[in-house]
Amino acid sequence: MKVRSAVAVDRIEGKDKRLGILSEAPLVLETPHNLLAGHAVTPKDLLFVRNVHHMPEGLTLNPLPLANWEIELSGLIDHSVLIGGEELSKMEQIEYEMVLQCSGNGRSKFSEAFPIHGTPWGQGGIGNVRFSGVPLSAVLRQHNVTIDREARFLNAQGKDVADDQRSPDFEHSLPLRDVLEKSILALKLNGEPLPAIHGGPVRLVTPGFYGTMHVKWLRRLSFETTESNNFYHATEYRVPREILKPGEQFTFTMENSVPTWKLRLMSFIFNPLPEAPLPAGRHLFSGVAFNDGSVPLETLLVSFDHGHSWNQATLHTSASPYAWHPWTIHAELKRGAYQVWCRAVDALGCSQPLDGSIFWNPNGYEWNGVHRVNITVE
Ligand SMILES: Nc1nc2c(c(=O)[nH]1)N[C@H]1C(S)=C(S)[C@@H](COP(=O)(O)O)O[C@H]1N2
Ligand SMILES: [Mo]
Repeated sequence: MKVRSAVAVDRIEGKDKRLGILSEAPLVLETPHNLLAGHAVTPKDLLFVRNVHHMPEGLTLNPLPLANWEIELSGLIDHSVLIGGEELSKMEQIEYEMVLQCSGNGRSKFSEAFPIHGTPWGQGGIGNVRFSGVPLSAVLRQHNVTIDREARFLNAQGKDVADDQRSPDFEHSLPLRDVLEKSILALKLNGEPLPAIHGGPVRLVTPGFYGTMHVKWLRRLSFETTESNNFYHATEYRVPREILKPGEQFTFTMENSVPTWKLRLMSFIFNPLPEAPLPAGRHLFSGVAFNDGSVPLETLLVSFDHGHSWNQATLHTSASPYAWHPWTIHAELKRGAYQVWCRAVDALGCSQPLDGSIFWNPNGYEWNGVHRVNITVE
């Protein structure tokens, strides 16, 4: 195996030095919850980073130039098209406020049930950001592209190539229906040109989907009848259709598993965090809740007694169905040690499992167990 020199992460100018370093090459940075708390929209210096390949020219918060950036449209369409970056910047832009979360976020929680290899994410592979860009459907209209009726998926490929030249390029398939409804070719993050480290100059973004599906450094889009057999789509980033026992062997096929597409219902406690003991009395607890945006969130419940009783928090409105929704609750606490739990419920009555390891899967994706924080009241 080729040994790579580590990137000096400290030199990634503009990223907060308090982010956790899970890997240097490829770069993986995680955001501690105390840094996420207090920001409705996660600033770029605090946003987590997940690269699967070492991508030296992408290790900066500066944008890459839009000029000369081309995206090829091919596959089951009546004529192939080259879209230029500058052309996109001149078209009408739309914006989504939305959760960006790695499908591996929370993996180490699964490992408590049975150890999982792979990046040992805590629960900080998440942020809430504003992406803006041009709807892909508008680009297709602009170029008079007709999609074959047989097409079911859009395969999106990034520019990044493994530096051992053997690992495959990064590619994912998305359901065409969602793509035509929601996907944008994103040029901006939080109102500024998309930083290279977050996939600039052009990234495919589909709100409601897991982070991995938002392909950075977008180079090629191909309309297909079947899902890509690319390693990152056909082998990685999938969950079994069936419930497994922690540690159970499973051989992935396209049929017995599904891609980590749509975000599972989830909520987090951001405040207070376990760091310091609280004085006895009335305290404000707060956090966020979100889902894939397909169904409204209805309730956020908080328990201070291991789920014996639940208190209804105030669930605040958010900028879009794909954004995280802040929640708050006041509680009067006497001296003692508490484990605070929070649990979101959507309008269909779907909720998060009390024990998230019920969805244990060999690669540790899509953890959405009830979030628990230990606090001490003195
Ligand atoms: N081209 C490309 N796109 C990519 C990746 C990558 O390595 N290459 N990583 C994916 C994964 S697994 C995640 S979680 C998100 C992370 O986005 P961020 O680095 O902007 O936070 O990008 C996704 N898009
Ligand atoms: Mo990810």
